[in-house]
Amino acid sequence: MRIGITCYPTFGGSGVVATELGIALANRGDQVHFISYALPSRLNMMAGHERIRFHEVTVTNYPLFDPYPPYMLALATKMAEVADYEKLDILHVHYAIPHAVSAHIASEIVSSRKLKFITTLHGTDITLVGRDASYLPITRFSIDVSDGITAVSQWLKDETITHFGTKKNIEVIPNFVDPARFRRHESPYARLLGDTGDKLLCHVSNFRPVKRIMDVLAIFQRVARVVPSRLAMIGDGPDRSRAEAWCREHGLRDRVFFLGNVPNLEEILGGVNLFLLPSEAESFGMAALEAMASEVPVIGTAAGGMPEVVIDGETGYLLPVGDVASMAARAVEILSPSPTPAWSAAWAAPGGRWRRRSSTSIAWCRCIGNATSG
Ligand code: GMT
Repeated sequence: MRIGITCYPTFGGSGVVATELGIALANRGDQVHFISYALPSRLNMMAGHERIRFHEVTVTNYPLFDPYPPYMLALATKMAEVADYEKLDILHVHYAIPHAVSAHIASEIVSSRKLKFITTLHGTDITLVGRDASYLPITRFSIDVSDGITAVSQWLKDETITHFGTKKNIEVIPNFVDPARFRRHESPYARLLGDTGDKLLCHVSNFRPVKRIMDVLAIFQRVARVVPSRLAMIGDGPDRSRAEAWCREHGLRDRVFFLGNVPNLEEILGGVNLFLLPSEAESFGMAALEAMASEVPVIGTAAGGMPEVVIDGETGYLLPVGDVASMAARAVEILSPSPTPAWSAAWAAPGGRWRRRSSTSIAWCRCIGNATSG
């Protein structure tokens, strides 16, 4: 098949999943065309694949467009153009706004045949942005006009039905990671961040309020009092400055490393000892899945879709949002030289349960096939 994929090219989970899916589809023999304003962060064209192409969307400048250049329209135009000359069978857009609306317009432009499109809902397009009164009607519209809708967790599907009242069939297809890429290994990079004896904790996100990165620091502060440890803070975003200032004020500058965005995340993740994701709510928690694939236990929250990803008591622990004391206690338990029997049992099955959840892209291939033929 010939598939057009649109996503945000930044470091967020939706772009990561879209990229991994494109690579998996190309590996099975499909022609994949990424259409976005920049090369997706995880797509390395140099390590390229002969069946993957990238098409950049450029928004032509015009004084009247200031200060709001119409990206959505430029994207729709590029989608229609690529669909025509590459004879695309289908478009697959990740994140509803504005990608699904652009895909709808593109399918109207390509009038010679029916160009179908699938929309994958990732989370904040439904729980934050889409629910905002100024975007709700167009988000509902974009769901209703899609030829196929998928959600990354059952929780997100339920949220979508509750808040948008849509009658569309929403298929739940959990995210996946490439298990050849995310795996346990001796990471020389991880060693750079601390003494060999130190435990290395890690958090990865876009540092937005929903991620509660001040909780990450509060947990680490408690852990570091008991266990010699360091913390790698990976990513960037609005709460970073506040978090860095807090570390300076609390004497944690030489224990907490703010690394910014890291494209080759697997190189460090495979060598860390514990992953912290104390979010307000994740529709899924892609970074937690990447950690688990790397056999790293996760401390997260019993909120949103995270319980569908992290198995409480087995691949980590899920605790109430904001309960940093309990999260720290569980972290110390996991990192201690003699963990509790329950934890050791889970730990003793290397690879097994941890990696099963990182699963596969097969469900996707079926979904795209169904939408094309349906
Ligand atoms: O975490 C974010 O805010 C970024 C956002 C995105 O669009 O990349 O992440 C969402 O999609 C990811 C991939 O499906 C999920 O793993 C994240 O849980 C979800 N974020 C939220 O629900 C807050």
